[in-house]
Amino acid sequence: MKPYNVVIDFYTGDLRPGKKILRRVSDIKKMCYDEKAAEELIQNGDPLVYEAIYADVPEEEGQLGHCTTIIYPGKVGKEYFLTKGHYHAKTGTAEIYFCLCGQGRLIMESMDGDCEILEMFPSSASYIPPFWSHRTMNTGTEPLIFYCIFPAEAGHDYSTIEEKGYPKLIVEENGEVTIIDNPKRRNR
Ligand code: M6P
Ligand code: ZN
Repeated sequence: MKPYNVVIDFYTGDLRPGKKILRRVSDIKKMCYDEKAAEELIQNGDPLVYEAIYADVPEEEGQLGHCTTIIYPGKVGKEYFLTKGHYHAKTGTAEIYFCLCGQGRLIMESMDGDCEILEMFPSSASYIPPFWSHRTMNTGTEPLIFYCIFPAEAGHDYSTIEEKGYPKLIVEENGEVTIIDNPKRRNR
């Protein structure tokens, strides 16, 4: 392949040329703390939660994958709109999230069960080390837009997070971003 540019719009997250995937509430229902609230939203039009737009890069060792993600503002019950969350299928691979717009949180968990939460804000560059799962939430009122770079062969393992969830939830309580224990957390 030859070197090439993509063009990223910092204010909309559009990346061109790119391949877009859309995730609605129905796609994240299983990850939501309040599945009943999720079901109600699905019945009422199944709103768009986030989009990711991937640059076309071969998924092979030595290459760097990159994409933008746009998480819309919203909540399922009191839990902020979130991504599915994943480990990398090739677990020893890191990732960087560079925030362009909006406000959010990045929750990560190591394979030993350490949990860390970082704030995402314009110009924050969050480093996700190898072997840490990651999920993002939009805690603001504008779209949360960030640019991601990762080894192209990393892949996604969604099943662990789908089954276990994270130790903590990021919710709105009394109008404030609040971190609470996840009562549905499962230890495998
Ligand atoms: C970031 C990257 C992507 C990921 C996307 C959505 O852009 O980590 O690899 O696909 O977020 O997250 P998820 O795949 O967990 O839904
Ligand atoms: Zn990742």
